[in-house]
Amino acid sequence: MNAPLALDREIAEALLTGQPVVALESTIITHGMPYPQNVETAREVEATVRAAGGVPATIAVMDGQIRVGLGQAELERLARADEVQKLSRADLATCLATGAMGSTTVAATMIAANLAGISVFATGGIGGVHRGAETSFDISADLNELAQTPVTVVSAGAKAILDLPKTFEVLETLGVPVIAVGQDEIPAFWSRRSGLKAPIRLDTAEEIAAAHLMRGRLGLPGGQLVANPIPAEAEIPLAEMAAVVDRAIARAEAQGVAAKAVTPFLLDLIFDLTEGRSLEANRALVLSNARLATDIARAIARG
Ligand code: PSU
Repeated sequence: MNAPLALDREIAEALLTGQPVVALESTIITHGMPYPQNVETAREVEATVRAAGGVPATIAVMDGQIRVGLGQAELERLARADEVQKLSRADLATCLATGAMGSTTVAATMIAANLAGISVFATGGIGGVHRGAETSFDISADLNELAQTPVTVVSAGAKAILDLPKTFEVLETLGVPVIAVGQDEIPAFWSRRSGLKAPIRLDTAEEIAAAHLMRGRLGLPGGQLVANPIPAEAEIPLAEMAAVVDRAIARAEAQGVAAKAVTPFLLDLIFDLTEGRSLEANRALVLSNARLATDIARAIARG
């Protein structure tokens, strides 16, 4: 394979010497948060990985290459840019071939991490089955990616704008392990509880790392979805969030928002409806996920 991968030197050395590396996505920067909180959060996430003993690898597409590890100036450029493509499996190659700038979703970041040899990836919330999918068929490519690319994705669950029961049904069908951390319920992104029983519960980074390594020994394709509850002090309780999400979805429907635009539209509107609290919660959960992902990467590196 001759993939157009450009690895930052520190990351390349860390991978060669078996140091823990954590992949980070960039759609959360370009489409998930407003400027300047997006770039501030991206920097904090990188600092969190370092403080926990790992090397951060933020991934994006620039100048015809998959960049694994971005410098400060590049992070800033990405965070400020208006015309950035939101890339998934379907459009990663065309973006690279045309030299456009693109940010990577969970699906595209998994592909890039796997090409680079990175096993663990931290994000906020994965995409999934949108409400009304029975008529719109809007299901994120993140789910299929989890079924085929062997990367452990540390999230706070699926974003609670989605149809969570259907999202986890699809993951079960696809054979993706959904692992709740430290509790019996799957968390719901901004909230610790979802009312949905977790298919698997594990309590430590070491156990999650051991499960990752065991999948490799079994030759199973696909990754693991780790669902790490948002820290209690940062959560917005489910009952409160449910009403906000319903209002936001009603407005998206009234305005005819569809396809890739849905998630960014809803996150932006929910930011307004919660007077910024949703963004604070999002930031807190991403940092917590980065910490756990680093602990898992360290345990995997120890073997
Ligand atoms: N986590 C966040 N905010 C985000 C995302 C994750 O806290 O915006 C991004 C991820 O890149 C994920 C994408 O892949 O949202 C899902 O978009 P969609 O629902 O259109 O598949």
